[in-house]
Amino acid sequence: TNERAQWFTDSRFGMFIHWGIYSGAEGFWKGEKLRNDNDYAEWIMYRNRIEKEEYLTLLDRFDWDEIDPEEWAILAKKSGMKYVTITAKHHDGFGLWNSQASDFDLGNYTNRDIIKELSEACQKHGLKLGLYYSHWIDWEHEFGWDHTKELSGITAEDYDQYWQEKVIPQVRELLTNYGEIGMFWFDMWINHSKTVVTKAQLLQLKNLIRELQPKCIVNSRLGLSIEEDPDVDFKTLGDNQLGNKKENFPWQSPATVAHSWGFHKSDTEWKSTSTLLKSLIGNVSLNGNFMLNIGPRANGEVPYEISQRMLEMGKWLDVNGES
Ligand code: FUL
Repeated sequence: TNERAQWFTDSRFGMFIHWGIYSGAEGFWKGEKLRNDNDYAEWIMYRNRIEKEEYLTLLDRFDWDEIDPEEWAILAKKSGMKYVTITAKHHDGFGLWNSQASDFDLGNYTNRDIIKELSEACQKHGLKLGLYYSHWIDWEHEFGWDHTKELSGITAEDYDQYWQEKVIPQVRELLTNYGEIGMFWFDMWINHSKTVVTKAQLLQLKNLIRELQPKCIVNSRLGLSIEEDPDVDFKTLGDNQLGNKKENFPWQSPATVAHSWGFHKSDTEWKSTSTLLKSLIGNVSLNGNFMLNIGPRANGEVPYEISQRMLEMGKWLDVNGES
């Protein structure tokens, strides 16, 4: 058994939060909705090839007086969730805190630090804080990776520049300035050997976390195979990887209430509360964890269709769950 991950296995249910500049676009760019490989709202910068300066204008749509991360924490608590994982930096490369390692962050455009606010709210409400950090993909940095680079190529040297001047210092900041971080949730779903990302870089990142916060757990989407890193804390399994037998390692599947992770105006095929409960129960019966996503709007509001279902799940857990 992995002692580091015991709290996580016991937690069963957590909240995922996808929120960033893309939340202001709501899935549309200049009134148009482009369809191709995916329709995730948080992929709009890439899908529509939006330039950095233009992308930043979406910040004008944010209503800072309304935005209060504590409301997300309270919703998690009332829904019976034990931890909250927020997109500190998604693929667009924009940090939700005040980073010294990049200008492409909230601290540079506002006086807010969402990671700080959420970490305080989590402490206040007895929730663990997890951070999603897109290490591999970064559409903002000149040498960050995006899918076109599979074709055009990027030199190992250039990529390492991105890694050493953005990824490493940012992860260091996140582990230094915000108290206890319960988990780091990385996001790489193809084998690193097929890309420019190296085993050495991924191990550097993992070791940094172990050094700064030895209790922090790290998911398998860091991108190393089990042979390369036997010390993996928990596995992230997609819907198509869910089996039907009990696993003897800690695992989790993330899910949305509709389809997109970031708020998307026309994404309205909501799963029912009983469907979501069945996913939770299914995972828990196989010793897993379920992390259900909210995509708040640019004013911080959680869509009613999501909050209502989560609260119903919380009521069910009050009656039928163990605490
Ligand atoms: C994927 C990402 O590409 C999506 O945007 C989302 O964050 C999901 C949880 O993971 O790999």
